Amino acid sequence: MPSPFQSLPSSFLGLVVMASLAGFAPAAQAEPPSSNSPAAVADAAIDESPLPIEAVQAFPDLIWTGWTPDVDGAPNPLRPILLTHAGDRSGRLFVPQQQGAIHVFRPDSAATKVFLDLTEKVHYADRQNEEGLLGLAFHPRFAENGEFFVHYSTKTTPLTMVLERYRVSKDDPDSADPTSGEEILRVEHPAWNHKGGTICFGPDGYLYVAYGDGGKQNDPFGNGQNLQNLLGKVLRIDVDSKGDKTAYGIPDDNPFVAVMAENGGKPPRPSGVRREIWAYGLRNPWRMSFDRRTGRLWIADVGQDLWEEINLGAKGANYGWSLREGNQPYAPTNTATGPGFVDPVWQYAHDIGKSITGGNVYRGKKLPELDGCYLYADYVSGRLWALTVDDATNRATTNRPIPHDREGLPVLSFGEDEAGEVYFTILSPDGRGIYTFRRREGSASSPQTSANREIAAASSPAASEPSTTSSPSQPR
Ligand SMILES: [Ca+2]
Repeated sequence: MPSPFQSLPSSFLGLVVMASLAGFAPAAQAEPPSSNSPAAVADAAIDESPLPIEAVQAFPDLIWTGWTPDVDGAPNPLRPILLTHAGDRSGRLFVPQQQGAIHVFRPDSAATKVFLDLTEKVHYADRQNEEGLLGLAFHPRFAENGEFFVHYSTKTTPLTMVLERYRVSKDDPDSADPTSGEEILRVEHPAWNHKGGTICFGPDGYLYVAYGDGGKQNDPFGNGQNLQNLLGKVLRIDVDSKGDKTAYGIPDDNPFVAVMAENGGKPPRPSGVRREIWAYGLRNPWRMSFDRRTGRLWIADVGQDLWEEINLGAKGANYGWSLREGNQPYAPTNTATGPGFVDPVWQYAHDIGKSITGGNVYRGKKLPELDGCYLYADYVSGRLWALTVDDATNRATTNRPIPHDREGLPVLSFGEDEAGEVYFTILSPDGRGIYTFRRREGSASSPQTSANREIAAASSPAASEPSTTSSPSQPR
């Protein structure tokens, strides 16, 4: 495999500089998860027995208002790109279609209502299907202020993501005011893929925004480690205030704000470090979510050649891309080392799945046996798992598969309702695109502790290379 930096020697130097800066800058304030120690990995007994839980269709009879399974004779599968709730005790579910229509319904609704139709503003094309409406988040005080936020690829400028605030209609709680749109942030991307796009409010009331590295293979733009732009990052912004030149404020305790303060208010060299950045080194964070009980952020990062990752959020963390993929240096010529990197809490290889879809930590009531489990899937293999992590050590303790009858279909996304029940969504030709979980009938829970066999069996030449960092050489 060619070096990702072969054609970009000057960029590579820039990366090194930025990586050094990064290692220096936020480390003091960062509270990254404790690194996986080699001994712990080698000795770890991970329960990988199937859970006595299964995935089942939710709302199978729901009519998606305005949606048809074909348009002008061409298939038009439903693309429910996320599922969320308003936090207003209404029990309503909100499901945007990637093309731009946001549907709202109650669990007993016969048909959805279109809460807000952004189809005319959203750019989506099947051939470049990582664009579209990718983010929706309700303000933590939505019940009082009626505000919610959308994040999408705009039709006005190619390859550009726009974050907007909208407000609910004064007359109809199931309808947004389409004239209330107000632009908060606009970010150009160099390519159509690796958008990221998740937006979600943290327990601190700030909005977290995920961006991928800008697209293509090998992060050719060098964005993952470049603190001068917003790509390959998790941002943290204050939508309740404004800056001098921005429609949002930047919290004083963002990691690079303090770095600037130490430098007399100026950005550290090289100049132009973006204060919005909360964490970086991501390739394509396809879904991040907060655990509503612990407040911890979970970030799934889609891998390139070898590893799909699950990362625990940490202020100032450098998740490694494109100097590292999973817990390995990335590319044969890359010898990136140092304590500045935060390795994933879990990773899996490409014989198991090829594109992670991050989910939610289950905090519902129906299935107490799932409490604390991070539910996630693979878009390509369609497989589902429940991961648990020891809060004290940040080490994975179980990674148990969940069988389902639509295995092999692309799992687009996850979401939770107001009660904490978790759902996932699939690309659906017939409109039955939402699934949830139930206890498998007639099954007795019989956990078996096994070695971490899937990951171990998946070891690749790259995985067996000695690690040059403090992270484990044994993949996990
Ligand atoms: Ca990483």
